[in-house]
Amino acid sequence: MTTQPITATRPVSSADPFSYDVLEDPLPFQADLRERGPVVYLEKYDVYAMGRYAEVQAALTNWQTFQSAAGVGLSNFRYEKPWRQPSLLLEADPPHHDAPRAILTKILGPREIRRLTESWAADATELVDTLLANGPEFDGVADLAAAFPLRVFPDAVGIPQEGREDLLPYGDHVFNAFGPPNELVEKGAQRVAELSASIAAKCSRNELSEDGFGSQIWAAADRGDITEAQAPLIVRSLLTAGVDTTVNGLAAVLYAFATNPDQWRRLRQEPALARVAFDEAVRWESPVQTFFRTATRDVQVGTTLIPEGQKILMFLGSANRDPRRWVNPDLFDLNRDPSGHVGFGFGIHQCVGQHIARLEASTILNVLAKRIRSIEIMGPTRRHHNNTLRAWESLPLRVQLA
Ligand code: EJD
Repeated sequence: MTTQPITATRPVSSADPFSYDVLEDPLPFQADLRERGPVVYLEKYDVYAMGRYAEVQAALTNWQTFQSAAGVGLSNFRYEKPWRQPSLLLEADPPHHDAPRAILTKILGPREIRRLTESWAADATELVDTLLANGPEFDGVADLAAAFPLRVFPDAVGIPQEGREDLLPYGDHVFNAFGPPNELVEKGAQRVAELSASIAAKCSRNELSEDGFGSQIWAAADRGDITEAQAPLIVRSLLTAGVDTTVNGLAAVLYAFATNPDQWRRLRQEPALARVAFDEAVRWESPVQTFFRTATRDVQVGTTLIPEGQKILMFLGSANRDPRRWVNPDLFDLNRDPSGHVGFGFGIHQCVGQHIARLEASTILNVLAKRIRSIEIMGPTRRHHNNTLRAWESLPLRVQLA
């Protein structure tokens, strides 16, 4: 008896998910990826890619087979990122992952959400009122989607004012660097030493305010839950993962409403939908499009045998638009139940800050829903290209006050 050469039926693609065209509009690439099969070999990078919901969700749940500890970027960060020690959360698996994860789960949990709710609502009101006092036209990215997280999140972590302008460019480079060493990474490399030094400096105990997330991480070191060497790296995780992601999550929901006016009317009738709206926008846009896992053993997916050590691209954005899982996946629809989307990941690494992100979003949406009758796009929108993020550079908006 002979065995079939498994690669004979292996779906292959020569496309580049990190090319200019795909970053500008990833949807055609994603549809093609899903059609080719449950897992597709990407020739250009010698990696596998999953674009269907079922396989992405299953792989994210199976950290034993699809590990994070070898890095969640295309290349092995241990050799290629001298400017960034591996994250204790993102680039770790059990057992090492567990103590840092438990600490952040606690710090970013319900108690802090309650503590921040009122003061963030006041901040959102002031920001929106000041903005609208300037007239009905503004940039949804700079003036709102970036302005609000940059106003509330660094304070919540407890970092000083100085150098906050480094947060977005640092995150932008980290998220680019999960992808291949293309032009985006080359451009970012010019400032990476300066930016990582700036971010690292904000993570030490004496730089952090008394009551923020940062000093609570240090308190965990005092209790012995983590070591003193681990504390600054966990603060760094907040500063890396908590800014660009929420900025683009808010930009996504603003764009979704500006292009779906009936859904805006719906939200205004029923403001309690703000949370669903944000999750639906995260599903629809998937601000975090992709990251990688590494096979810990030979593993068969569909007809393809993925060899041990291979990188596998998890296409969150594609899974979130898979018609096998979602009815009319391309519609932004507040009547749908978006739960189960993989925009925050899935499994043990699922976004630990998602409650904070939802609080930021629902806080700003609640204020906007009160003040604004309609939102429209008033000029050319511009994408911001990033190897991992689906991001906006500019959303020129015009609103009508309520
Ligand atoms: C991330 C895809 C860190 C870190 C954690 C999570 C991310 C980035 C960095 C958010 C990845 O621990 O430094 S979405």
